[in-house]
Amino acid sequence: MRTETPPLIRLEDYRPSAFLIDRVNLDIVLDPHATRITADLALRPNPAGAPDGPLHLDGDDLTLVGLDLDGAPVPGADYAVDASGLTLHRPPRRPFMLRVVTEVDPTANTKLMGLYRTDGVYCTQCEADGFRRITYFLDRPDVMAVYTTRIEARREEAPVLLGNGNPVEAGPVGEDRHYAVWHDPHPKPAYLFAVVGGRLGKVEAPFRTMEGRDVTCAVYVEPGREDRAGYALDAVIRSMQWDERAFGRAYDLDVFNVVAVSAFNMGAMENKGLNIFNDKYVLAVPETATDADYANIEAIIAHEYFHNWSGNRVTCRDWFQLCLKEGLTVFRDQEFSSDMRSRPVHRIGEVRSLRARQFPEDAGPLRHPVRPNAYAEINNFYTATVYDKGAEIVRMLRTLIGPAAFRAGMDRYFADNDGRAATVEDFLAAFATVTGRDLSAFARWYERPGTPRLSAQGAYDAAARRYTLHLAQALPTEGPPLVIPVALGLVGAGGPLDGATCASAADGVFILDRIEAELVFENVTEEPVPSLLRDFSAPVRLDLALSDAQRLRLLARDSDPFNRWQAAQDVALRLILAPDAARTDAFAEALGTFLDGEALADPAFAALVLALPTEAEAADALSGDIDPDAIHRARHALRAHLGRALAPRLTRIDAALAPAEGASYSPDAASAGRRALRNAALDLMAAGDPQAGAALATRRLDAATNMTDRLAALATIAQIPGEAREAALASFGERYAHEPLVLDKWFALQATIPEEGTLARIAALKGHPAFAMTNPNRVRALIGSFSMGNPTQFARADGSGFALVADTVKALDSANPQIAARLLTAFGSWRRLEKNRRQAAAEMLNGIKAVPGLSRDVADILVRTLK
Ligand code: 0A1
Ligand code: ZN
Repeated sequence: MRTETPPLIRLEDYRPSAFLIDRVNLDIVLDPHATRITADLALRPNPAGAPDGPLHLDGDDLTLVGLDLDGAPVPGADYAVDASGLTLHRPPRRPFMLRVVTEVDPTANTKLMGLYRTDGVYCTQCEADGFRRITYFLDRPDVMAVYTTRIEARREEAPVLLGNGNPVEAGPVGEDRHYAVWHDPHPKPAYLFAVVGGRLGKVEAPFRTMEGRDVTCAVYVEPGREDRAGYALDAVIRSMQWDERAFGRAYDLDVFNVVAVSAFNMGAMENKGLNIFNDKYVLAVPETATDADYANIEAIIAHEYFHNWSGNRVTCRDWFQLCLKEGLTVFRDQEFSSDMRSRPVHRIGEVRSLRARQFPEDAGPLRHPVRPNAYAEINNFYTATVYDKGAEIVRMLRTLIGPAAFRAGMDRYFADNDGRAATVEDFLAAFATVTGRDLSAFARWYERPGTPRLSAQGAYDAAARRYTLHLAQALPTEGPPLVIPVALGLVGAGGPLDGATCASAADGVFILDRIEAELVFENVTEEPVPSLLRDFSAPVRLDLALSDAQRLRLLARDSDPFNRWQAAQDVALRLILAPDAARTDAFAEALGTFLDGEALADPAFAALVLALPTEAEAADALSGDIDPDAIHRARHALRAHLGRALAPRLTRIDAALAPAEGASYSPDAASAGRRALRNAALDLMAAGDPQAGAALATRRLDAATNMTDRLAALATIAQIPGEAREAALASFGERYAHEPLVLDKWFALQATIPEEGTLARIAALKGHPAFAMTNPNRVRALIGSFSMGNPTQFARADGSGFALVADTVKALDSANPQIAARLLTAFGSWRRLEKNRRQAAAEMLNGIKAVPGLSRDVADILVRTLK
C-alpha cells in the first residue's frame, strides 16, 4: 500500500448539520476493559440544515451494543455501521430520541483520545474528535447540547467520579459500587465533554465571583502529591480574579475542577468545568520544578480557565475557526502572565517562542494560514501558527483600534455570540460594530500564510532637521497588502528624540496598509537611529540595515525594552553568521557597560540580553544550504569570546546574586529573574573557560537548594565533556529515579548534548526503567528534545540522527498517531539543509512513506513535508 494524500476537508464545503442534538443523557459504567456507555440523544431536524437524507453519526473504534429509536429497537435493515460511524437510513423528520449503547476498552486505548486509563485513572480527551470514540454522535462543534452524565464504578477503583458542570447526586450501588450524576446547564459541543474516575487526592479553595456566585475550585492529583498542587490552585484563583478585572468575565458554575494525569497528548484541555491537565503543568514544588515550570503552570492554568469564555461560552462553528478560540485565548493568557510578571520580559519570551516555532513553520512545507482553508487531519492543526500567530493578530487588532475600543469589542463579541458556535467573521464584526471601522483589509491576516517582510530605509536631512523613513512590505504569496501596525520612534545619541514629530504616527504607531509608504519626521535635531516595530508590534521580519554602533545605541538608549533586547540579538546574530573578532570586542564592551549599569536593577531582562540567538534562529536567517555544525561552531565561539571578555563582570554578578544563606525559594518573577541572570552568567563564564566553569558549576550543583539552580548547573556541566559531567549526570539520575517529571528534564538535557556520542546515550536511555513509549511526556523529553533542540546531531550528515527520529515515528504510529505526527514535524526545514543532509533527510522520509498502513496523522504531515 502506498501512502496517498489523505482526502481534504474544505472550509468552503461547510454546511450546517442536518440534525441537531439538544440534550444528551449519558450513563457510563466504568470498567477497565469493557466500559459501557448508554447515550440518550434528543435529536431533531435542523431548520437551517437539509435533513432529507440519511443521518450519519460519527463513530470510531466502538462496539455497538444496542440501538433504540423512541424506545423501540431499530431493525438491522434500518441502519449500517462502518469504520466512520453509524448511518440511520431513514431518520424521522421530527424530534426523536435515540438510545445508543456502546462498549469501549479504556485500557487498550493507547491513542489517548476518547476514554482511556493512565496510571489507573480513567479520563477522557475529546478535542478535536475524540467523543466519537465514546459513543456515536454528531461530533462537530456546531452541534451543542446540554449534558447530564451519570458515572458508575467500583468504589475501590474509582472513589472520585467527576463530570462536566455541577454535581447533582451521588450514592452507593450495591455493596462495592457507587455512582455520581453531573449536570452541565451550558450547551456545549461534544469536544468539551469529559469524565474522570480514579483514586485522586485534592486541594481546594473557595472563590466568590463578582456576580456573587460561590465556587469551589479544586485540583486533583495522584494521592500523596497534594503538596505539589498548591501553586496550580493559586493560579486558578488568580485567573478567575484577573478575567473579571481585565475582561469582565465571571465563572458560571458552582465547581471548577482541574485534574492532573500522567499520560496526555497535549498540555491541557478546557473541558467545561473539568479541565484535564498533563501533570507536568500542574505539579510543582521547588525541589522538582524550575522557574520555567512555575511560569508554564501559571500560564496554562490561565489559558484553560480563560477558555471558559473564549472557547466554551463562545465556541467555534467548525475546526477551521480554531484560531478563534486558540489565538484569542493565547492572547488572553499572555496578557495575564504579563500582568503577573514583568511585561517587557514576558513579551520578549513570547517573541522568542514565536520565532523559534512559528516563523520556521511559516517558512516551511507545513505553512498554513492562521485560519486554514483545508485540512486532512485536524489534530495536525494545533500549531504555532494557529495559536501564536493567532494571538499576534489579536494583539495587532488592539494596537490598531486602541485598548478602550478593543475592550468594548470584546464585550460585544461575548454578548453577541454567547452560547453560539462562531466564526472569525463574527469576531471581527464585533470590533467593526463598536468602532464603525471597516476591518476587511485587516482580516487578510487570517488568510495569508507566510511571514511578511518589512523593509525600512531612512535618510536624514540635517539642514532641514528632517528624517524620512521609507517602509515597504512584501509577502511570500501574491495578494493585496496587509495592515501592519508599526510602533516606532527615533533615538539620538542621548536617548529618544522626543521633540521629533511625525504627522502619520502621532501616537507612536504608523499603520502600514499599503505596499509602501514614506514617513516624514520634523524637528529632528540630530541624525537618529530608527527604533522600529517596538514591542514587536507585528509578526514580521524586519529588514533594516544598521551598523553595530547604531544597534548598540538602541541597546543603550532606546526607551523600548523590546528593541533594546532586539538590538543586542541583531548584533549577536550577525556575529554568528559572519564572525569578526574586533566587532565582537566592541559588542562585549557594550554588553559590559549595559551589565554595569543595570544588570542588578532588572536581572530578568539582563539575562535575556545575555542569551544569544539560538542555533535554530541563526539557521532561520539563512535561505538555504544550512550546515548546522558551522552554525554551532560559530555560536559557540561567540559565546566563548564573550565569556572571556566579560569574565570579571560575570563573576561580580555571580557574587552579587548569590542567595542569602538559608533563604527559602520563591517562584515569584523577581526571584526567578535573579536566578536566571546568575545562571546565565555561569553558563557564559563556562563557555569562556570550560575548566573553571565545570568546577564552578559542580560547586553550584552541590549547593543548589532548588531545581532551577540544580538543573541550570547540570546543563552547564553537560556541555563540557569529561568525568565531572558523567558523574553529575549519574548522580542526578539516581537522586530523581522516582520522579518522572524530573527525569524528563534529565532525558532532555542529555538528548541535546551537541556531540556525536549523544545517539548512543539516547539508545541507552530508551532502556531506562522510567522511559516508556506509551507516555508522551517521556517521548517528547527524549526524542522530541533531540529532534527540536539538537540541530547538529539530529541533522547529522550520516543520517543517523534522522533515522533515530524516523524509527520512533514508525514505532509509535499505530499506538499513538498524534504524537508520531508531531515528532515528524521536526523534518519541516529539511529542504534548507546542505545537500548531504538534505539527501539523508529525504531518504528517511521516503522510508517512512514506504511503511504500509500509516495513520492519517502521519501520512498528512509526511505528504506535505515531501511536497
Ligand atoms: N484546546 C486545548 C488543546 C488540546 C487540543 C487537542 C487535544 O487532544 C489531545 C488536547 C488539548 C488547549 O488549547 O489547551
Ligand atoms: Zn487553548
